[in-house]
Amino acid sequence: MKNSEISEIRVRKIMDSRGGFTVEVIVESEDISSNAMVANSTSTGSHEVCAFPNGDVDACISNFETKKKDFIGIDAIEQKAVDDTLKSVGGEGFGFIGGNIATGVSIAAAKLAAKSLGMELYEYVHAKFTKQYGIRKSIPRPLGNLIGGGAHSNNKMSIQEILISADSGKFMKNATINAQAHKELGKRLKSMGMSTGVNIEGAWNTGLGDMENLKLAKSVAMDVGKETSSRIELGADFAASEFFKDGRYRYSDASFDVNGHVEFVYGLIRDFSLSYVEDPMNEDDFGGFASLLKKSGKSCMIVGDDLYTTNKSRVEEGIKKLATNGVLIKVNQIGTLSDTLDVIKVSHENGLATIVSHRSRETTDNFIAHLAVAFGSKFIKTGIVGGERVSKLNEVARIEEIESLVG
Ligand code: 2PG
Ligand code: MG
Repeated sequence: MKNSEISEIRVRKIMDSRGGFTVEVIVESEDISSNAMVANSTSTGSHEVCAFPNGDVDACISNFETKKKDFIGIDAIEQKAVDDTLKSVGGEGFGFIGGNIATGVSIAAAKLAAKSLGMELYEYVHAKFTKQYGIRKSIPRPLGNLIGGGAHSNNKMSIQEILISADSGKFMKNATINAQAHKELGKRLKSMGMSTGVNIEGAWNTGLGDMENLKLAKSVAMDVGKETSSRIELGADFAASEFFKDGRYRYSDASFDVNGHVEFVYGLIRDFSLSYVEDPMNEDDFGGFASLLKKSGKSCMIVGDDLYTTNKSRVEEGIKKLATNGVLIKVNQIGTLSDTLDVIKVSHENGLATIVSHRSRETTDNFIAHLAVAFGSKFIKTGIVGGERVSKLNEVARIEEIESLVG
């Protein structure tokens, strides 16, 4: 066993996958060191902690420097002590050091602890935290972004993401079937004389509207599913807060009031056999989510992202109001691993599925692969192509190999 007492923390400014700035945090003990790189977002929920207040990465790094000494001497195995210190020095909502530095310190500390024990991060997080909640490690299914719209793209599709997930039983096979569908759609767009540009997550930026894109995705999913003898499920992240203005959901060619939008989304679930729907309603409309869930029943996973922002009290409100049957998990929406674990616990206790997710402006860090396994998550939502997305897919595949050897 190696020493896991924190002797130094360094924060470096690095680039995200869109050329913006974010941070890498390096945590050291006398014997070992670990690092964590933290992603940025584009369609940010109003209830998230702020990644970098005023967008000022340098100010957050200097502010953290003034508080660094408070962490020296803490044993990284004491995750709660690390995270409580982050909260006490970080300012209200991490307004002083920024949510991304908090997340980086929290995750790098967990990585240091795992390394000191000679464990993989997923094994450590499971053994130390989630096993006691009755959660079993599991290999998630890859959920990937096929066609992009909304705030992630510059086109007339209002839905932010049309998602696919192959269901063949093996992780790498699923990831490669998703990639095959992505490629097939590219070929079709080319033969239709359409744009073959991609958006910030590598999803196709087709120039078509919401309905045409859904039809195209359905046809590709059916055809590639047949070719590969596997089922490819369809989903959508509406990120609906982005196009909810003055009480109406405003698409490029239609607009709906709240009840009308519940009916519209329900119609899409039925017509396109959507098995996954994320943020179909505005981020504060627990009632709208609940109406949709009541209608769709078990046929579809209704998931809160901006609705919950990985915040335990918001998830508890969702549970009380029967708003969703799934919770999206992004550590940097809340800033610490401990607070994320509280969300995992309450979700699991109440039978809500969890989905560990990337952000739109990623890094090559693969810690979400480990968290998805340790949290027993049904899906890992991390795109289909692009190095920063594939780094997570390859890591889940590696974990799957280790786990099959373990038996
Ligand atoms: C989302 C994410 C990832 P962002 O809305 O689910 O796709 O996007 O990081 O921009 O919030
Ligand atoms: Mg989302």
